[in-house]
Formats: sequence, C-alpha cells, structure tokens
Amino acid sequence: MPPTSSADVVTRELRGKVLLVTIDHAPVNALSADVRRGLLAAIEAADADHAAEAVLIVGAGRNFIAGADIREFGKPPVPPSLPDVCNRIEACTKPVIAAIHGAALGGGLEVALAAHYRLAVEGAKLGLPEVQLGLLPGAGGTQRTPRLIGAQAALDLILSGRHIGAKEALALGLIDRMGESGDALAEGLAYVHELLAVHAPVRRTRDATALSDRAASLAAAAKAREETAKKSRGLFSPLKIVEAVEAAIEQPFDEGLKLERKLFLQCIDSPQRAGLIHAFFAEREVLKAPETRDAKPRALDSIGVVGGGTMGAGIAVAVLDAGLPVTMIERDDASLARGRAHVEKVYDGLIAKGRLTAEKKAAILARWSGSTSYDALAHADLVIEAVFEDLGVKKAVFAELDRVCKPGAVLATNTSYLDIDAIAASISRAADVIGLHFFSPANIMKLLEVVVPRQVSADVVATAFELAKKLRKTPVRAGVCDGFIGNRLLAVYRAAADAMMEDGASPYQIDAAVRAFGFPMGPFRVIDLAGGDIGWATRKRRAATRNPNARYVQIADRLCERGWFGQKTGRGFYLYPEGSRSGVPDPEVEAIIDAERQRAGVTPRNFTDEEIMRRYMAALVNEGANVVHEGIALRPLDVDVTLLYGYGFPRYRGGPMKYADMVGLPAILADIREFAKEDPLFWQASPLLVDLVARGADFASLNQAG
Ligand code: 3H9
Repeated sequence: MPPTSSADVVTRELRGKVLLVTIDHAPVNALSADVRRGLLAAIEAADADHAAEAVLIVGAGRNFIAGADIREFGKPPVPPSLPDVCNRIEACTKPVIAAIHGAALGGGLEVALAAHYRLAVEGAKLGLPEVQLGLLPGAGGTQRTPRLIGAQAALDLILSGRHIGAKEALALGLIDRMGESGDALAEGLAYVHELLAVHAPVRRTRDATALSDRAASLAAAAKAREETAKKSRGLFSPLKIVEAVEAAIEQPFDEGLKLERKLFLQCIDSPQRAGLIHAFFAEREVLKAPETRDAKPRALDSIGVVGGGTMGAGIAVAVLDAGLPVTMIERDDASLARGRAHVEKVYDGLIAKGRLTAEKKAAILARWSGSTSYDALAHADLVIEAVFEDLGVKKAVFAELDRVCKPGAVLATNTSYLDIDAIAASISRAADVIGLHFFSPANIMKLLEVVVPRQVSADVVATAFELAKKLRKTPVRAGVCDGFIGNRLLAVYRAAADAMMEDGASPYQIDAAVRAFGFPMGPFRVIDLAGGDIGWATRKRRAATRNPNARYVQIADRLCERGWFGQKTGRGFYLYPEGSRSGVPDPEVEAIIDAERQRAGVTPRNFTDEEIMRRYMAALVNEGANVVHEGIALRPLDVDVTLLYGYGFPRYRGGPMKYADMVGLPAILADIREFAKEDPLFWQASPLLVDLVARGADFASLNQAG
C-alpha cells in the first residue's frame, strides 16, 4: 500500500460558504491516524477561515466511516486520539453537518454524533458495534448517544451492536433528517444551505436533554444491567457499557467521558478484544482461498438437491432462502413427499412464530420442485447430494448425475468424512466434483466446509465460494481427509473427553468445565442432542480399521446398547424427564461409568476443571496443528473459523489456534508431553507445533501464508 498523509485521505474544499470535508481512505474510510489528523486539521481550518460558515463532512466511496481502524488496536496509540478529534468537532464554532451514506459505524457514528446536525440517506447503516469486538464506543458514544436518544434506546443500540437504517435512526432521533435521494453529498449540501438560511446555531450533542427524566433513565440502566449479567455470559465489555451509560445519566459530560476512556482502555487490554478482532479478520480472510483470486465462478441460477432427509431438506431451505430455485430428487413418491414436508415444516415453524406469512411461504415454495427422476436435474447449474453416508450409495448417485447433468454443472457431495477423491474418480468429469459440507440444521448453521479434491478445477472451487456467499454462509476451504477440518478435530477432543471420563471425571463435570470455558454446551450434552446412535453407528463401522493399540473408551457404547440415545429417547448421558430439554445427571449412568472403569482396570482420580480444559484444548490445538501441517487447512485461521462457526467455540477466544497463541505454544507443547507419559499413542505432538516452538514462532505467523 503506498504511504498516505492526512491531506490525501481527508480533503477539504470551500464550496461557497461551506467547507466540504471528504474522507477518502479506501476500503471503508476507517479512522486511521492520518484520517484523525486530517479531520482535526479541517476543523481548525474551518474555525480560522472567515469564508467558511459551515462544515459538511462526507465519506468518499461506499461508506461514510466504518469506525476506528481496527488494525491499530493493540499497537502503541498515535495522536490525536479519536475522542479528542470528536471533542474538537463538537467545539467547532461553526455548524458542522454530517451527511451519511453506507456505514457510519462505531467511531464513524461517533464522529457524526460530535457533529451538530446529521442527515442520512437510504441504504445508510448506523450503529455502535464495538461490543462485537469486545469494546465499548470509546469516542464519546456512550455519553452522547444516551443524551441524544435516551438511555433505553442507547443501551439497546450499544449492547446489541446492531446496525439500523436511516428510517429507524430518524425515528430514534439519532439523525435529524433523511435524504430523499441516495446522494449524500447533494442532500448534505442542500441541508447545510437550509440551515445557513435560518441561521441555525451550533448545537452540541453533549447538551442534548434526552436523559432529563433521571428516574426513568436509571430504571432503564438497572434493567439493562440485570439482563446483561444474565445474557452476556463470560463477556467483559457489556457490563462496562452499562457502567459507562450509568455515568452518562449521573455525571457531567466531561466526567462521563473520562470514565468511558478508562473503561475503553480496559476493554482494549482484555484478551477478549484480541480474540474477537482476530475472529473479525479471520472470517474475512477465509473468503480469500487461492482459487477465488484466479478463477471466475460458474453460473448459479438453479440448484438440485439429491435426498430429502433432514440434511437435504435443510440445504433446500438454505437455497430457497437465498431466493434460488431448488429441484429435489428422491427415490420414490413417498420419500419425496416426506422431503417436501421437511421443507414445509421449517416455514410452518416461522409462521407459528409470526415471522412469516402464509403468502410468503407459498411464494418461497413456488421455487421448489421435486422429482423421482434424475432427468429433472438436466438443467441444474449445481447439484448437492445429501444421501446416506456410504461410499457405494454416493457413487451410484454420482453415476446418475454424470449421466443426466449438463456439461459444466458443478456436482457436490455433502459427505462429512468419505473420500471425495474416490467419488470424483468414479465418474467421467472429476474436475466438476467438490465437497460442500453443511452442518445441521443446514438452513441455520453458518459454516460451510468447501472440500477440495485433487482433480477439481479452480472455477468449481470459486463457484462453491460464490454459493456460500449467496447462502450467507461462512465458507472454509478444506482438503480431503477423514472428517476434513471440523469433524477431524471433534473426534480428537471427544476422545480426550472420553479418556478423562474413564479416568475419573464425570461427564457432568466435563460438560460444566467446557461450558464455563465458553462453549454453549459440553461434549456429552451435544451427543445427547444429536443422538448417540449416530456416533455409535460410525464407531461400529470403523471397528475393523481401528488401531488395536489405541485406547478405546466403551462407555458411550454401553449407553447405546441400552437404547439410551439422548434427548430423543428420554435418556442418554443425562436424564430427560417427561421430554424436558435440559437434562439432569443420571446416577445410573454414573454407575455404568464406574463399572466400565473397573472393567478397564482404571483407578478413578480427581480432575480439576482447569486440568480438564488443559487436556481438552491441548487435544484440539494439536489436531488443529496437524490439519494445517498436512495442508488440510490452509492456515491456522481456517481452523479457528471452522470451530467458531460450526462447533460453538467461544468467539471471544478467537478460535483454538488464536487461543493457543495467547496461552503460548510452549505451554501447550509441555502439556502434550506431560499427558503423553500416560498415553503416548494419543498424545503425539504435532510436528508443526514442535517446529513452531523450536523457532519461537506462533500460529499467527502462518496466517498470511494462504
Ligand atoms: C471503534 O470504532 C472504536 C471506537 O468506538 C473508539 C475508538 C477510540 N478497520 O467487511 P468488508 C476492512 S471499533 C480496519 O469485507 P463490506 C476489512 O478487514 C470499530 N479495517 O466490507 C476488509 O479488508 P480486506 C467499529 C476494516 O463492504 C475491508 O475493510 N466498527 C475496518 O462487506 C472491507 O471490509 C466496526 O466494527 C475497520 N474498522 O462491509 C465496523 N472495517 O479487504 C467493522 C472493515 O483487506 N466493519 N475493514 O479483507 C464492518 O462492519 C464492515 O467492514 C462494513 C463493510 C459494514 C463497514
């Protein structure tokens, strides 16, 4: 990137009586040091220039200002600070007007709030999303917003981090006017001239009075405090936000600003900020797979889905929701009717919740068609197969697709572990075959593993990424291996959990420790939810090929033999009295575990929660290092995004590889070597981890490599 200066990124031009200040700092006009300097200089210039009677701030390109420059966080601060810039804007002796189009987020909205008047055009996105980065608005946002729109609305905006449109912003009083056209510059200039014509005064948000009903404001803050304590489990910044808004209610503006600054710096220093900002950049980096740089996606106007079971139907719903037509193939009329019913059930659920009308449902389903003949897929641009997990069955489906699909159609399998190279090699057009591994429920879960077999052509990979974009999924590129990225890691950390269970930790303690770490659920509760029979079937299928020397914990098999498959059968690792969804510990399960310990000759010992997590995370990180080492994942960040989007890894920890970097790789390696004393076969340190530690490097150093 060529060096910039403040004069390049913030230009000013006198247009009659108006000093037009334009922020032009691609890609999103983030408030880098140069932009801050440029803004400050512009306001100084306006105050000094007799010819300028007002200032209009606009953004060049697609946005007003996306916020502070996130890449600067964690580095030494460069003056002027954004709070100082905002205060200087507010102190300007001439009216300052912000004309907003596109994003005015975080610090971007704070700049607008420091201006004296605000206008936004259609398509504008306003918000204070700092909470999603582990922060709070740190340039006056927690003090000016409640003064302008009241405590309750401000708390809602800042705690949710949601983006709002111009209409809602106007209704809330966050802006003064909505521009008729989409042209922020023209609308802004017209507005400034109107204000000048009526000699509109400088009007500072710090003096706004929406907090004048002190009792109501305090009540809103108390309610937000209570709800936040319950909802924002484990998160650092939300309660700091409430504290800052309480200061806005109770203290003079300048005192409130001081507290906001103090709390903001605490958030900046927190590991959660580092984790969340890593997640922010990682989820953008995963979109840049090598093939997406060089190849153009193929057409994606009609999609076929083979199989109408839970997965096929979920995929069909995801495709329908993206506005695309779907052709579903099933083997007979009854199965097709069931597939259609699965699809309808999703929309009926939305209708029952009042989130969809019957007319909308009908309009969506008009894009669905079904057939029992593969010939109906003759014109499909992309077909996703979601049939039974069996190589023979899948190959038979692909033989049919090979026969009927038009040349250039992309042929995708939703397998979660089968050898896609073998599927591709079984037909005449291997270059068109790719893996699209959806996660259940496929219409909801955000992760899409794009599994890239050896012979696939680059434009097919690019097409898969394009599909992910249309479906609003987060794609991660993965190589072919048993389990790809996500399920391969899952198998290993589950094995670590099983071993701890047999060695003395109860499944309830393990689940509680994993939940306290920040996962929504522990591994045993997840098994109960998904159905224990699924893993059991896989274990039986793999029994013959399992390494006879590897430790095999049989506890889950004992439960399955009793028909205890989890929630759906009323008991699994937990008991679910009368269909209850939140299970309770089951003493009979504990007795079975005891018996298994005896059978295996294990003397149970105690684990602390910390020990449990050290083992769980060491297993996860080590296998993550293996998939990077083997090229299954492009970079450590691809592992992070997989776990964040498909496996409930707490976002504020950034993903397992980021977590490992924060803990320090030598500590993780030392743990693995310690655990290896008990089970050297399971705890084999990944060559990549060993190498990084030897070089004093970390996973982050590999993230640029993709
Ligand atoms: C804050 O403001 C704190 C203050 O309260 C206090 C300070 C004292 N900085 O998303 P895209 C990059 S916290 C640096 O693909 P879109 C992004 O990485 C901030 N870089 O585009 C990507 O780079 P690359 C509060 C940023 O059109 C490129 O821009 N603000 C920033 O889909 C394009 O991004 C936010 O949290 C940034 N702030 O969406 C808003 N933002 O091309 C964060 C983006 O190298 N940003 N980049 O991969 C967004 O939500 C979206 O980017 C936005 C555009 C909606 C603006």
